[in-house]
Amino acid sequence: MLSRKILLSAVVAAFAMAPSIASAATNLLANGDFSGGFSGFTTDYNQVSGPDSMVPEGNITIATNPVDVHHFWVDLPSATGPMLIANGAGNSSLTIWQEDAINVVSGGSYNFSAGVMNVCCNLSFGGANSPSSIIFQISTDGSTWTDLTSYTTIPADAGVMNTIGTAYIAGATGTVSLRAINDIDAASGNDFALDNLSFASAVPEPGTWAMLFLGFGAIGLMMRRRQSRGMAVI
Ligand SMILES: [Ca+2]
Ligand SMILES: [Ca+2]
Repeated sequence: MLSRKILLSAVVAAFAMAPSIASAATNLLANGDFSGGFSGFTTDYNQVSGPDSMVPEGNITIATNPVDVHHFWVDLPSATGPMLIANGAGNSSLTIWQEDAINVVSGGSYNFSAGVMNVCCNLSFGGANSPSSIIFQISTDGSTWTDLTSYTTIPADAGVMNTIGTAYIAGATGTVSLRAINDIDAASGNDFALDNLSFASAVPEPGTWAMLFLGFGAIGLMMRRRQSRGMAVI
């Protein structure tokens, strides 16, 4: 029957859409793309701004093009938005970025993802170029931290944003903290940017499911109307 085929097609289409709906889930981080400047997170680094502001090690800024804040760093003229950019600190225990009070529910599945870029250096730099080892961690109590995912930058890959990610299942309802640290304390090189940090539910939110079921309801109503008009082809 054609009407059943239509319904089946609608169901298949709806479930095919589900992954894209899930990936569009709301980012639970307040300022993961850094469009809000120095807001929504804390840092142990020194917050600075302006041309050549990134010396010494341990300075951090929010800028769109790395060369604008350090003359040796990569020039990305087509970069489109602000990133968190840092000169890796000499003390690797310092937190680069941290956000607290992120609400999770027991058993909930979440996806974490982040972009990490080596920003050292442009061709005018002739010094040693250490990579950075960026580790993202999660904590349920703010004192004990568990590694989520990590990335060691590649000096030859300067200027390329690498996206890393992992899944997380919450053990209990409450809040978690996320942070990034750098396991390398070298001074020369060891310069990096973070952007597009995201921590989001891996399943569609209740509102999304409601929209989906409203859609099914509308399809059902259309079919009933067609049948009542004798238009259904059986
Ligand atoms: Ca950004
Ligand atoms: Ca450095």
